[in-house]
Amino acid sequence: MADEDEDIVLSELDDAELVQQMHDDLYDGLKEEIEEAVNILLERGWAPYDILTQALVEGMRIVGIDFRDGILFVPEVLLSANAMKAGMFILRPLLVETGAPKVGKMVIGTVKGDIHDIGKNLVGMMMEGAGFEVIDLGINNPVENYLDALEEHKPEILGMSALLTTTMPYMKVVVDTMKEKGIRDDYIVMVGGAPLNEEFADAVGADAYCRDAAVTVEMAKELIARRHNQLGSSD
Ligand code: B1M
Repeated sequence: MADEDEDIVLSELDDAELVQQMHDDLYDGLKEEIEEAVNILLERGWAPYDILTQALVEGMRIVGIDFRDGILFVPEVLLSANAMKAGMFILRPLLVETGAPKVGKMVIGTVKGDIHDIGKNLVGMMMEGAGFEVIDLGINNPVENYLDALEEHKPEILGMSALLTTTMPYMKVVVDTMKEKGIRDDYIVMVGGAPLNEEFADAVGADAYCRDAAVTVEMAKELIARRHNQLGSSD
C-alpha cells in the first residue's frame, strides 16, 4: 500500500476519500499521516466526535478484523494503536473542553493481565467532556489498585475495562472483594470492553454494561441521578 500512497496529498482528498485514506493509514500504522488528516478534518469544520468515531474507531475496527484473522500481527497492530493514540491526543483537549460544573467522579482502569487501553482512554475522554472528573489508573490493575483509588478519591463510579476473554473474569474478583469489605454498595460499578455483554456484567455483579463511550456517559448520568434520588428519598 505504501507505494501507491506516496503521491497522495491528503489535503486534496474530499472528506469521504480522506476518511477512507485514514482507515488505510491507521491500518498501516502511519502516525504522522493520521495526525495530518485529523487536523485537516478539524480545519474543515468536522466535530471532534465525528472524527473519532468515523475515522479512528472505525479504522481500528477494521484492524481488529484482520488481527483476528491472522492477517495482521502484534507489532503491526501496535503501530496502528500508536497512530490511533496520536489522533486521539489531538482530539482530547477538544473533547474534554467543558465549562460545565463537575457532575461526578469516576475511577477507571484496565484489569489485571490486560494492557489494552484505547477504549478506556476514549471513555475517560468522553466522560471528562461530559463534566466528570476522571482518575485513570492505566492498565494491568490488580484489585488493590482499585481499592486504594476508591479510598483515596472517593468517586461515585468505578469503571473497569477488559478486552480479553481471559482477563474479563477479573472484574468479578474486584466486585467480590468490594463485597467482602462491605463497600460494594458505596459505588456504581460500570464495566466495558469488546468481549463483554449485559449478561456478563450482571453475572459479575456490576451495575451496568457499557457498549461504548457514548453509552457510558449516558449510563453514568442516569445512575448518578438515580442514586441522588434514592439518597434524597431516604433522608
Ligand atoms: Co489485542 N486483542 N491482544 N492488542 N486487540 C483484541 C482484544 C482481540 C479481540 C483481537 C482479535 O483477535 N480479534 C483479541 C482478544 C481475543 C479474546 O480475548 N477472545 C486480542 C488479543 C488475542 C491480544 C493478545 C493476546 C495478542 C498476542 O499477544 N498474541 C495481546 C494481549 C496483551 C494483553 O493485554 N495482555 C494483545 C495485544 C494488543 C496490542 C498491544 C497489539 C494492541 C493494544 C494497544 C493498546 O490498547 N494500547 C491490541 C489491539 C489494538 C487490539 C484490537 C485490534 C483493538 C482494540 C481497540 O483498541 N479497539 C482488538 C480487536 C477488537 O477489539 N476487535 C484486540 C478500539 C476501542 C475504541 O474499542 O477497546 O472495544 P474498545 O473500547 C470501546 C468499548 O469496548 C467500550 O467503550 C470503548 C469506546 O467506545 N469500553 C468501555 C471499553 N472499555 C470500557 C470501560 C468502561 C466502559 C466502556 O468502563 C465504564
